Amino acid sequence: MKFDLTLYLVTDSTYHTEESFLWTIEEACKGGVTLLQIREKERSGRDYLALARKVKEITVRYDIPLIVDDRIDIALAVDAAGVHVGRSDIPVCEARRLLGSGKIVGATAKTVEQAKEAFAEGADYLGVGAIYPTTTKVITVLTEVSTLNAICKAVPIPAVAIGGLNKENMDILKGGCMSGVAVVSAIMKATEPRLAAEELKKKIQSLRMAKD
Ligand code: TZP
Ligand code: MG
Repeated sequence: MKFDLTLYLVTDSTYHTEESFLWTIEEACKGGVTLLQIREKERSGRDYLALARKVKEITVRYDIPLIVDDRIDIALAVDAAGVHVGRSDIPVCEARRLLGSGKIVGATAKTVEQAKEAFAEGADYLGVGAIYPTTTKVITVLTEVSTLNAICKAVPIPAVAIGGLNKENMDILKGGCMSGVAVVSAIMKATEPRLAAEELKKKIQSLRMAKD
């Protein structure tokens, strides 16, 4: 399945009502998000599924592929475009086996070794970070931009930078070979998420990322 990592929105509903959460997502879609991941850590399967259905309804309208964090069952239930698995989630090869070749499997990689392993197991793209400290609830360590660039060169699949990134601080990625930037707070906490997405996208494009 084709996908574009330029501006990858990873959602977080924890500081939103459902109404403001869905509104934020729709505004971000209008603003040019190219790929969207629903990421819910605290919900029951039933609640996660109900929310994922509503998110899918929005992403379909804007023709943006929906990725589900961790949960292959939810991804299958809503016929999402794919899943993203972290280092402590189900292994990439199992996700691939369960989802088949027609779906997107994204994986987290913090080292060149992990990137090679994820690629060998069938990952379609890599999420690399955290580039900066993040306020989003996640267990992660910082990843150097030099590691990100080494990862891009070591594997033939695209990589997206994540972690604390916003339009003011992403110059650090300039000239790098990642295919895009993933954000949570820079859009989910924005008062004008559409404008935030537009500005982020412009900024990312200006970094002239070479590798697609
Ligand atoms: N993985 C590494 S950092 C991160 C994830 C899910 C969170 C990024 O969130 P923010 O708000 O863009 O820093
Ligand atoms: Mg995970």
